[in-house]
This record gives sequence, structure tokens and C-alpha cells, in this order.
Amino acid sequence: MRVHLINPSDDSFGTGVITPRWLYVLAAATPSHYGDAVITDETLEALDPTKIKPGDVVGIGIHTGNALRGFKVGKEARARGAWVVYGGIHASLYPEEVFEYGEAHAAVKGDGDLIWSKVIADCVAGNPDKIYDGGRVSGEEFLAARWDLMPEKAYMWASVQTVRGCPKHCSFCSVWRTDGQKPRQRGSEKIIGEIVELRRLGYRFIALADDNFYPVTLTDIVLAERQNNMARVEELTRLRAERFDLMEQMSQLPKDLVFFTQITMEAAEDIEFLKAMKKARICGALVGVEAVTPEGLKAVFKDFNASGDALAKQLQTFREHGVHVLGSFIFGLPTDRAETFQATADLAKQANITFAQFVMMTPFPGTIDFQKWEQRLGDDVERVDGIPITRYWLIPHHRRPKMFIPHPTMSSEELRVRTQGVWDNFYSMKEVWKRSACATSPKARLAFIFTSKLYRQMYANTGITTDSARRKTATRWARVIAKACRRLFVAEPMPDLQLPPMSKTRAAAAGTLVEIR
Ligand code: B12
Ligand code: SF4
Repeated sequence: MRVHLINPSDDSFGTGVITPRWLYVLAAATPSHYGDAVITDETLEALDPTKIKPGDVVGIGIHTGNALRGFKVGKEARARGAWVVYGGIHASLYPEEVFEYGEAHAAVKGDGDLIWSKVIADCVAGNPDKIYDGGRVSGEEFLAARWDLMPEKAYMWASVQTVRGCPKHCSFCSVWRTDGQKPRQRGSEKIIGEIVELRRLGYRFIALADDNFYPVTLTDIVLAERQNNMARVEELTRLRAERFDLMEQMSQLPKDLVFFTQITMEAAEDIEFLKAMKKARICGALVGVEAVTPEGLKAVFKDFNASGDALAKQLQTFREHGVHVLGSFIFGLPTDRAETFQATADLAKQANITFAQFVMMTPFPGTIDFQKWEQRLGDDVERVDGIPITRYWLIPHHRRPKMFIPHPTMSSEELRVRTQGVWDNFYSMKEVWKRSACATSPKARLAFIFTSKLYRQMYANTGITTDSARRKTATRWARVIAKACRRLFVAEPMPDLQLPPMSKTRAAAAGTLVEIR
């Protein structure tokens, strides 16, 4: 009997940008007496169903965007006599769906780190529960990923998680509701251990798969002090100190490592933090800008963000301190007007951001936006092939509407065309060339240009295009660029790389396991 872990995807690019971390974490949670888990990431290549045999246990991780493909994979696996188990954010939010559409034996809600071994054992015993609740495991219990199982020459970036959960409450995001508002920070030693293992294998680009790398702001601490809540001040100060400790340890790793994370804009006010990031070689961060106007920010409960010139200045602050920004903007907010698109494109340039993504407002389940939308539509909801649009992920891609919340002044097509226009503008060769001047060597400049084009190809062209022919062409192009691009990201493996001395001392003191497999 084998354990399979499958990351479903409709598009396979041959090469992946970032490793889907859950695959390698669940592989680590698979007890060794079952042998190594067989991993299939369909963003690389589609599943070969003949690998699945009767009695095998198949774990499928789904988010809303790939749920439909996941259900198809589950049906195939069950038809081959396997035990089918779903997990991931979408299965956590809609466990009933995996039975109705994906022929599941079981669904796992929440984190899989601790519960997965029990799920496998129950399947092997022929008696799995229908629903398992993995809960929210503590930072100390997060498992280190099985990087030794990663296929060779497959990904550009590896991914390591340092914190789960986010104290904010943005209306379009489910993280604070599913992962909680209490940051669950992982101990530095384990993080450093994983990074060292990855560098030994030749990975020098590492994405920190965090919800928010800056979970404690200076304002949070000041507010707790004003409320005279000393226990809270102590807790926040400790969490902040742990961040600095981690960054200090990261700074002692090989100089060619490059990290990327996700962070809120408030970090721009914390120069000490930005300096520590630079020293730790956290060279880039996805910053949720969302909207460039105060009305737009209010609409998404993100009024802690600045707008206009203040926004441009805040974004420039990251760059001035050596942190490149991947700005994330949302279009389709009720406050958007025709001129918002040009204003956003202008601001992205004025703010000197290095990469940008322009996404169409999508109500993701588990969010406040989704809840309001569903309530507003009630039973009077539009259907496509009998499926209500409030379950849009169940509608096949080619039939799925691209916009769900009607805009007060613009049609969906107008929003789509204008959004595409901003992508085209920001990623035109002229603009990419100009931005590539930040690269420090010809090779780095080439990597920058390839990455920019690839990013646009993977996210803009496959995400927004309406017809499947354009989508297929975009995928073919992305395959070609991705292969070439990956070569620019790899480094010579460093099999003998040791943990930084400080880690060793601390690990010994804490009795923590740091020796890498
Ligand atoms: C890092 C990250 C990214 C990175 C890297 C993605 C990658 N290749 O790994 C980037 C920036 C590229 C990205 C892109 C996007 N992302 Co993203 N991302 C994340 C983030 C912050 C962390 C994911 C992660 O690696 N966590 C670490 C692993 C270990 O945790 P995990 O995946 O949750 O898995 C655990 C459990 O869920 C469970 N589990 C998972 N699968 C399975 C399977 C089985 C069988 C079992 C038993 C258990 C189990 O066990 C695991 C271990 O505990 C999450 C936020 C979050 N809290 O999940 C958002 C998140 C997953 N992303 C989200 C979104 C919307 C996107 C985009 C669509 C954004 C956009 N508009 O372009 C794209 C889509 C990309 C794609 N096609 O996959 C949403 C998904 C919402 C939803 N309902 O589906 C999330 C939840 C954030 C949010 N704002 O709400 N993302
Ligand atoms: S969008 Fe970012 S800042 Fe807002 S709740 Fe989600 S993770 Fe936190």
C-alpha cells in the first residue's frame, strides 16, 4: 500500500515557480512504515492515474481555484480502488462538497501536520471517519517539510513557513478567519534548519509562505501600553523579538540566498524591521496595496493602508531599505471608476515597485465579502448549468463567469479589458527593461526580465483570459519561459553547509532537533 499526495491543477507548466509546501509537509507527516509518499504536483505534470493501486491512500489538497480539478482526481483515484481523502482550505470550508462531487471517503479540516497519520491508519484499517478536525497546530508543532522528496530541476523557489495566522481582518481574505488572528510563530531553529537543507540541495531562492511576516506592528505595542495591558505588551514584545532573532540568524546564512515574503504595508513605518529584513536578505515582499484611493481601501476594511502620494511614499520606503515590492492591486471594487485603472498603473510606477499583480475582485469563501454577497443574493441567484454562481468553483472554467459582483458603473467585459490593459502596460518590454536596471549583474538582469514575463504569462494570461484557446497558448508559452527561467535560479549545491553557530548553541540549549535528515 502506498500513500499518494496530489496537488491538482488544470494547467501544467513543466516547471513550477514555488513549491506547494503542503505536499512536502504532509509527506513528513506520513509515518515511515508506509514508505515515502508518492508526490504528484500537477502544476508540473498531470497525474498518471495508473500509479494508483487498490488499497492506496490518496490525499488531495484543494483551494477554491483548483477544487474542481481536485474532485476529478478524487473520482479517478476512487475508481482505481484507493482511499480518497481531501484537505486544504477549500475542504476545510466546504467538507460536504468533497463527498458530493469528489467521491471522498474522508475530509480533513484545518492543519494536517498532526492528524494525517491517524487518517492513514484508519483508512488502512478500512474504517476512516468522514470528517477529521486537524485544528490549528501551534508554531512549535509545524512539521519540517520532506525536501529530500522534491523532484530535481522542478522548481525555481522553495517555500518555508515562519508564521501562520494574521491579526488583521481584510474583508476579501479568509486567512484571519481560518488560520486565526493569533500569529503562530515557528521557532527560529527549525526554520533555519529547513533553509540550510534547501541550500545544501542547491536552492537559493526561498519564499516564506507566511500570511503576514510582520504580525506585530509598533502601533499594536503602543496601543497595548496605552491600555496598560502589560501581559499583552509582553506577548507582543516577545513575538517581535523572535522575528528579529530569526532575521539575525538568517543573516548568517550563505550570502547568495534570496528570500521573499508577504507583509502588510505598516512595516514601512518600522525602519528597524526593514533594516533587519535587508540584513536577512529578505529582498522582496508581496504587499497588499489593494486600492489606491481612500474609498477603495475602506471598501475592503483595509483603511490601515495609506492612499495617494502617502501610499507611493510608503512603498518607496521599502525599496529605499532594500526590500523590493510585489504590489498586489484589486480591480472591480464598487468605488472603481474608469480613471482608477490609469491612476493605479501610474501609482505602481511612481512608487517604484518591482513587480505587480492586478487581480479581479473575487469573493473567496470564508471571507466577509463572500458572506455579504451570498446573503444579498439569497435564493434569487443566477445559475450556470444549474449551479448557483455562489458556488462558482463548481462551474467548469469555460462556462464560469469572470466577475461575480456586478459593478455599479462598468460591465464585466469593460473591467476585464481595463485590467488586462494595466497588466500589459506594467509588463511592457519598455517598462520591464527600465525596472530591470535594479539588477546587479547581466545574469540577474536576464533573470529579472524572464521572471517579469513569466509572471505576467502565468497569472495574467491564464487567469483573466476568457477563451480556452488563449489560455492554452499562454500555458505553452509559460512552459517554454519557465524552463529557461529556472536555470537562472539554481545554484551549486552546498552539501557540506553547516548550521550557523548560534543555531547550534540555541538548539542544544533548547534540546531541539536541528540535525537535518
Ligand atoms: C504562500 C501562498 C501563496 C504563494 C505560493 C503558492 C504555492 N505555490 O505554494 C503565492 C504568492 C504564489 C500564492 C498565490 C495565490 N494564492 Co495563495 N497563499 C499562500 C499562503 C500565504 C500560504 C500557503 C502555504 O504554503 N502554507 C503552508 C502550508 C503548509 O499550509 P497549507 O497549504 O494551509 O496546508 C496545510 C493544511 O491546509 C492542510 N492541508 C493542505 N492540503 C491538504 C491535503 C490533505 C489530504 C490533508 C489531510 C491536509 C491538507 O495541511 C497542511 C499542513 O498543515 C496561503 C494562506 C494560508 N494561510 O493558507 C494563501 C492562500 C492559499 N492563497 C490564496 C489565493 C487566493 C491565492 C491566489 C489565487 C492569489 C491571486 N489572486 O493570484 C494565487 C493562486 C496561486 C495558485 N494557482 O495556486 C488563498 C486561497 C483562498 C481559497 N479559498 O482558496 C489563501 C488561503 C490566502 C487568502 N488570502 O485567503 N499564494
Ligand atoms: S489580506 Fe493579508 S493583512 Fe489582510 S487579513 Fe489577509 S493575510 Fe492579513
